[in-house]
Amino acid sequence: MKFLRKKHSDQTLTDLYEGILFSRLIEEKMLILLRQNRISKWFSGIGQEAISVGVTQALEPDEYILPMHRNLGVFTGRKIPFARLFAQWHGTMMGYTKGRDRSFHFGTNEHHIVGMISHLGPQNGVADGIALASKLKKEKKITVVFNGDGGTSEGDFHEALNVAAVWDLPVIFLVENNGYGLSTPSNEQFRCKQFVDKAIGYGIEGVKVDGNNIVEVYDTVKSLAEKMRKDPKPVLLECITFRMRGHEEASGTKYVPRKLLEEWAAKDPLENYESFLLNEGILDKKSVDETRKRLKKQIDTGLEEAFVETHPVANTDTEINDVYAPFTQNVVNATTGKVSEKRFIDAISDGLRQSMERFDNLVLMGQDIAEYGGVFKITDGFVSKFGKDRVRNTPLCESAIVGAGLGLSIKGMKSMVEMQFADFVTEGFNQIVNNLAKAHWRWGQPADVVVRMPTGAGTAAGPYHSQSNEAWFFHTPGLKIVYPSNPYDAKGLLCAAIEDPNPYMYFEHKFLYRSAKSNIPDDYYTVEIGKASLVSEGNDVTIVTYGMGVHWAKEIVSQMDGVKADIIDLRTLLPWDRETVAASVRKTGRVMILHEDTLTGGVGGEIAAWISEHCFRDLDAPVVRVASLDTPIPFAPTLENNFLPRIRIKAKLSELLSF
Ligand SMILES: Cc1ncc(C[n+]2csc(CCOP(=O)(O)OP(=O)(O)O)c2C)c(N)n1
Repeated sequence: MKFLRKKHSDQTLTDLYEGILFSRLIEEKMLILLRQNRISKWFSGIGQEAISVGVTQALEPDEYILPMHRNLGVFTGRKIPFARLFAQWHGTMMGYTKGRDRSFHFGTNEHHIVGMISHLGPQNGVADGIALASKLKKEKKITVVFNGDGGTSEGDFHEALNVAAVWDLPVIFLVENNGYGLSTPSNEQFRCKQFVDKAIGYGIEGVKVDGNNIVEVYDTVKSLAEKMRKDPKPVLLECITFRMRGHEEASGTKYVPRKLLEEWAAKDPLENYESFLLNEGILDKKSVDETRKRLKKQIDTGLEEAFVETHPVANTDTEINDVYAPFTQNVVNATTGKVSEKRFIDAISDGLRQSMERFDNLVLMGQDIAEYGGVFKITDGFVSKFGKDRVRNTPLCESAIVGAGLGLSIKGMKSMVEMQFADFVTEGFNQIVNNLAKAHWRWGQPADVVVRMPTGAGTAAGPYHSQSNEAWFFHTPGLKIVYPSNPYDAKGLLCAAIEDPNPYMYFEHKFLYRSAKSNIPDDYYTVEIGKASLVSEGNDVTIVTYGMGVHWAKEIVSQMDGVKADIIDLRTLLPWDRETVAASVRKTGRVMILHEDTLTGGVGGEIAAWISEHCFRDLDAPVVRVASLDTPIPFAPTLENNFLPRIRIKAKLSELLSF
């Protein structure tokens, strides 16, 4: 291994040495603690340390790094106190996740590090968002995101590289190519000879380095970063290296040929670098011993401090309160009294436009939303008013874009991500339920993202342009869900969702876009989150519903002579308004829950269970549910009509009333 000294000062070279040595000494200590059963798991990066350490020292301290589970050197390089780092691995309060997430799964804005979620690939989209924010703020900063060679097989890797290429984002997509993904060798993982070849396909620069040579890593990243700060563009950086231990300690290395291990042992990044420094006279035996002693002492002191703490005492209130970022809504009322007739779709557009005026840190992202104005024309004219930086056409890649939304939040920005149809959210599902929803609870990072979901059937659009999928998200702690049924709420709830720093799923029914219209305020205003509205009053029965259900309920009740119903429009599904529902049940004693989504596992199941548990004594009849058939949504109008609940409401209501 050849180290090129170039013009580096002794200080730079010894800083790199201390960085890699510290990382190795911690690794060795962890292996001992693991054998002593004093820690539960360890993902070793022995053999790969030059990359983490070299990269971290090459960057400015406030440039974000998104490391993987093997990149200890990033964390130590950013001077995270060792006691806190160990407390994090140990699951105690001094760590970064209050004992809620393990190992390197945490972020810290103080140190400009965003740790991974276990799914590996999603990191890349988040890196795009951070880089986008830096670029929009003209900070001239770059972002580095780590990948293992195995992780590059995930769609997230592809999506994020493509977005960064199209948007000219200053991101180094770093691949630690160590020849194996867990136990799977490269030839069973991908066919390319080298990752730099993939860069050609994305139209970006690809650079390959010896990842075991810390000076080469450092020099390469430093010069790439200098160039990218001036001329923002992504780079794919392949670092050839080897993992000397198993994926994690329990998995071992039996699958690795001995000869290969021996070859790579000879290329050890620490030993080779140390020899170079000794030969150059930059270090001598005495200084090496002293440095080792000093760093070991630092580790021992940190451990002593960290081991004093035991696992947190569980407090249910704290656990629940931390799911959402603290936010108290101040409902904004319209002041001028001016109103105009607006269709549902215009109300959404109005709310979005006024939110863009109110929050200059709000960015809109979605397919065809810029000059084209979106497939439903909600953002028509936005580009000329707000510019292409803030109204962004995206490539066809929901996952990277939702991830980018989290990245923008990390940099203090807000975003709205438009799904072209709610059905396509499946492509961004992981980012929503595992990244946006959990970020605050895991490490205190709000995900200030609103995902707009053009939803619902009634337009004969078939199984992939008509689904109701709110129940998928209803089950996910950390998300909030709103679902307006009229133009007034559509605007007010959208504005409220954008104000709140928590992640929102905003469902907008396509059938209502042009069929529902009313006079609504011209001013900016918000609607209270978590508050249902009683759209009609009656003593006979309570109908709990939302979206299209509100319209169906009104229509059917009006056709039933003498029937007077409380029709409750939930408006917010998460959190839903239990008080309004309970008050109505006390009055009527009979409840129907109506939704367009399919029956089994739908939102209605949860509401029915809650009413049975909490309002049992007020009920005169079993709680009934009316919903769509438990089938996919058919295309032909006759079949779709049969699928939807509307045709079954009257009979079910009569049954309930005569129970
Ligand atoms: C989406 C997903 N699938 C599977 C896993 C389980 N898993 C964890 S690490 C890993 C291999 C990763 O390989 P690579 O990215 O090459 O990292 P290396 O093991 O080489 O450090 C697998 C399959 C996971 N974490 N996430």
